Amino acid sequence: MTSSVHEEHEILIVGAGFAGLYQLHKLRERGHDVHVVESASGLGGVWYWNCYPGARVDTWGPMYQFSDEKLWRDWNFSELYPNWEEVRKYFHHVDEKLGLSRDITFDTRVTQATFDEGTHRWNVVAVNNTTGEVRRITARYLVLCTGFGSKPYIPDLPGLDTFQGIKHHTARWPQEGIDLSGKRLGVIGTGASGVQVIQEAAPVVDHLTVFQRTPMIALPMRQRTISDAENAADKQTYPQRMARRNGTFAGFDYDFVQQSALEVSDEERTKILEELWEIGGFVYWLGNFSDVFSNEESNRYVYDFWRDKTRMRIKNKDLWDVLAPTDPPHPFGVKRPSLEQRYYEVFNQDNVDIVTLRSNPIERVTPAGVVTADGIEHRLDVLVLATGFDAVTGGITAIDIRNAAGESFADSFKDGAHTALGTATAGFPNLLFVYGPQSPSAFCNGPTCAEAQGEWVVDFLDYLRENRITRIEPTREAEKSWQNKIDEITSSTLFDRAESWYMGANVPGKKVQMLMYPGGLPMFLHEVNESAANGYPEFVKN
Ligand code: NA7
Repeated sequence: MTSSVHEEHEILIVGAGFAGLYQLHKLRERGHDVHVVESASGLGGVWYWNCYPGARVDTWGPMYQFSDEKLWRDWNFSELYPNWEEVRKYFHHVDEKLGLSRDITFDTRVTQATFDEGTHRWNVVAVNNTTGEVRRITARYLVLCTGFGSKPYIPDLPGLDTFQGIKHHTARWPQEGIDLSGKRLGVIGTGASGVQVIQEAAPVVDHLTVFQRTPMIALPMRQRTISDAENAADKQTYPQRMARRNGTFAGFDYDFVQQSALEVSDEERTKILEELWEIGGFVYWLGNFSDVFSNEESNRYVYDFWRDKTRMRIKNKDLWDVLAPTDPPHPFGVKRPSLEQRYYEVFNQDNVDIVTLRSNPIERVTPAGVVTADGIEHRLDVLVLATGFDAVTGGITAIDIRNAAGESFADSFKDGAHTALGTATAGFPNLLFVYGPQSPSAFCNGPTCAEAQGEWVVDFLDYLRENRITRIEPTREAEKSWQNKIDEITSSTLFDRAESWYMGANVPGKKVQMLMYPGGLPMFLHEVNESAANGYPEFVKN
């Protein structure tokens, strides 16, 4: 029989990534009784789980950090875009500075939470992954910091379980790693994770088969190492660049060009695109013309420039339409681009094949490999499922959350996520999210959103304590108003023109809806700060 532990806290946080750690640190500083439960064995959230070959951050390191000077002053990333191992080391550094781990229960998954209307508290069940030990925790507030990529999505491919080789989803890669050298590797999926595995594995494997459904619009990363001297000099710019993050659409230290792509001459447009291209990274995406996500013609200019640059790197012209099609598979940037270092050159290698699944779908997986509709069996030693996540909502709905009437949170999200201010859901009192549905989340640099939305949540929890409020619940009207705002902004964009995880469209049966707040971080902060200034009118308080 497994043992059972009982604990009581004022605030229970689920998840020890950027969002959860910021909550823990700030709430503790302000004297709250707070604890974190994390299913991984270490800190970092996605940076614990995503340890597949090539996993690295698509945001430049200086801005992929907490803004607190005591944390960045003596921390150096050795590459402009750090790999997962270095990001993990960063989290250890943060832990050493702030002593966070002492208030975190690792290796433990929150499986259930039930609200008690008598006490205005959550009764939470958390289970140790290896020992099965059950922790029963009561907490006034439950703050879910489960991120947007904590529940892997694995497609229902016939025969998948029969595969006799090594098979892993990218986000469940074995911590000890896998030696891919000399192996016949198959990768299903060409999203951010697929691109990273493919370019990392191609030089070492015996043979690589890439199973591509939609071509990725991958942008040059322009990776480089950074010396300690360069880091030291660069730090002079950190305070001003960190301060800028909350004022930009996506929480970076740069923003869109404040012009339409149509307002400038052809020469000027090409010159600007060339400059953005040379800087590299997401600048070509989130630093592009201001109407790139709203005007089809502008968007097409940006796509065509990308296509022509990319084709120059692919020797086999038969692959041009496969990897960088003449017409865009969807508007540029409304599905998340990936950063790449040598992705397109991979397809110049003799030992690499690409299978285009739209014309030649996977029929089944066999013990020896993958059979496509053309009858070919692609024989494999290792099969990588780079197939993404039940993004944004999956980490939350995976927990059996119930209100006092026994209603399930997952059921309440069946017809779509609904929140007030991207922070809480009607029917589920004392439950808050950071970096969750209908907040800037995946449209924003992670550390920036964790701090910006996180600070608002911390202030809210302070306010509730000061005012001796023990129960809060957002109103349905506030949810409707938030939904209307999201719908209005989305309808002026091209985001609904792609079957992306931003729209919940990557998981069969999931409601198709904009899962993020699409107005940009400054507009989001304006909304939530106005609510705070007015005493949080979106919530009923008892
Ligand atoms: P993504 O971006 O959701 O990519 C998943 C990939 O898997 C994508 O290319 C999908 O094709 C493909 N996919 C999904 N289901 C299938 C099936 N059934 N058959 C074939 N191919 C399939 O996940 P990532 O892990 O790469 O990235 C997620 C985020 O994590 C990323 O944006 C970063 O923020 C970090 P599709 O494009 O849907 O046709």
